[in-house]
Amino acid sequence: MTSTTAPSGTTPDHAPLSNDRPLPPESVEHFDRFGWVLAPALFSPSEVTQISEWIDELAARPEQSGRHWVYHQPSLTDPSRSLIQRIENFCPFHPGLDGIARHSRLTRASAQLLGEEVALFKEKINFKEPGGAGFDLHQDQQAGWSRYAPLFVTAMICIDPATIENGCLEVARGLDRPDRLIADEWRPVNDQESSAFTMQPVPTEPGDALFFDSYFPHASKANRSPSRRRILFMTYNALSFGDQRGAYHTDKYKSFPPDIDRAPGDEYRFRV
Ligand SMILES: O=C(O)CCC(=O)C(=O)O
Ligand SMILES: [Fe+2]
Repeated sequence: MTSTTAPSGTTPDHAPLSNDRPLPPESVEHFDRFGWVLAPALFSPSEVTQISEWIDELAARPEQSGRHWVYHQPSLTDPSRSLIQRIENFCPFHPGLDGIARHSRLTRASAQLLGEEVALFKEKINFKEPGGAGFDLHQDQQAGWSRYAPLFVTAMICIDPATIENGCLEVARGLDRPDRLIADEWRPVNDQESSAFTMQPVPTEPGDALFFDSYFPHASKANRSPSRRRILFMTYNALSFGDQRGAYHTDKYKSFPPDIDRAPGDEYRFRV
């Protein structure tokens, strides 16, 4: 398979509920009530194989200024090793992944959840290689997103089995859908702010999707297992708030550029 084949989003071996409405009504109700919903096997095994190949091909490309954004991190188990932590801003440079992000059942499912057509806000692959760090408890909206839109939906697509051992996503339980920040912007949610709910790991299989809104508290642990845990995160806003992708990436480039564009000695801190 080649990266020039744009997926239709409706390959024959997959039977979504319908092309326009991939999520059943009870999933939309679950999302409305709790702020998240799991969509098991939204992508077929052959689609996941294709996406996995595309991700590996992207990760093997040379890092160049002006192309997709690659961020590294030292391994927690062997700090002399540098791992790819994540790749962002790849849609303009990869037609296959762009098709998944912008012309697939993800956009249609997100439109169901937001109640109108959506625009892609940002796209990211978190690699979480063995030795990759976890993510402190946060709401995505805390990362300054309110300047672009009041609400987003993120579609998480599991590419490798995500397990308790390799740091699968953890979701807040015992909480109705929050519609506001429960903590200040730019810092993790603390114990006091999270005392009303508990965190529960949600192991997922390749092809599973999990949709959550930008006020939904989530976290994940470090990967201290031998298996990698690649997950795609595609984030959308309602089209009535406009196409904010360009503005977001212009701003983010100034405060948190990809590693290739960092001046030696400059310090950049990942906050949430
Ligand atoms: O990859 C994960 O486990 C969670 C990532 C996340 O929440 C984020 O990047 O905002
Ligand atoms: Fe997040």
